[in-house]
Amino acid sequence: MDKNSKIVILTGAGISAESGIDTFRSEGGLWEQHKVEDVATPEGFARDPDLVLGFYDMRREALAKVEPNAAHRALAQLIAGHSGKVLLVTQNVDDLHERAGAKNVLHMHGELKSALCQACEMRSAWEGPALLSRPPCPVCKAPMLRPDVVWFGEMPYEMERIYAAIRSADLFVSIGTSGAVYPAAGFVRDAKDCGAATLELNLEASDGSAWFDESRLGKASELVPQWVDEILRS
Ligand code: BJW
Repeated sequence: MDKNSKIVILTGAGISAESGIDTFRSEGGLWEQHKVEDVATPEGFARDPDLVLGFYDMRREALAKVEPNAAHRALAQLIAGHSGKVLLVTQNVDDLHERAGAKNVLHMHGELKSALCQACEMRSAWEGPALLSRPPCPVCKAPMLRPDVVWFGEMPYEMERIYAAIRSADLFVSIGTSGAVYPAAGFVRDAKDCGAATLELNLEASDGSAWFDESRLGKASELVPQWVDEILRS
């Protein structure tokens, strides 16, 4: 890699784990505490909207109590300091990349601090009150807001921009994701097909480890600053 390399970075729940946010599939993770089909599908929401609204209100409240960690800060440094293009795509619905100073982050699975109106389909920045209390949409006033997150069976956001960046990338880096959820889990193969080098930084081997040119195993708070240092010195 040189100072003009084009880099696409994909992050997952593992990068926020050391900030105190639960991952999904680890022991004791969110999918052990809640049934995924109840809280992360449109069908679950139609069956029991209060359960789903309460689940996301709880996670938005928890987010207010945590801080970005060294991995989020290192990526923000990379974006500010690298001369080539860097696209940061996150599957995370938290705002820890932004709070660490990263600009133009693509949240492909939506954001906890955004609400989506089921009546007018507008997305609005959302700090509260709880969606469970059925507040009115800031745009059309209908009390029909849902969390602006992407559930199973729904189309993730910004796919065209992500695939365009992957097609021209020199390096694709995946950080803190199990590689269990598509389309994100397929990005490594797309990047390889388009000629990019591929690197994984994760606590343990992911479902897609075999697809990466290199896998470094360990904590994001250690691996990410080391890797960013290597790139910024190259
Ligand atoms: C650390 C660490 C530390 C811990 N340091 N590391 C059959 C085959 C293929 C696909 C499908 C299929 N059947 C159905 C599908 C599609 C489906 C899918 O993928 N299902 C799978 C279960 C198979 N996907 C969809 O429905 C998606 N939409 C879609 O496909 O639309 C059609 C389409 C077609 C063509 C192109 C494009 C689209 C939508 C998926 C929506 C996922 N939504 C969720 C919830 C979002 C809101 C919320 O946050 O509640 O997104 S589910 C959940 O999983 C969340 C996450 O973003 C996502 C990924 O999880 P992540 O981030 O990887 O977390 P974990 O917990 O799994 O892993 C954490 C990792 O970190 C672990 O490896 C740890 O070891 C590591 N770690 N501590 C470093 N300190």
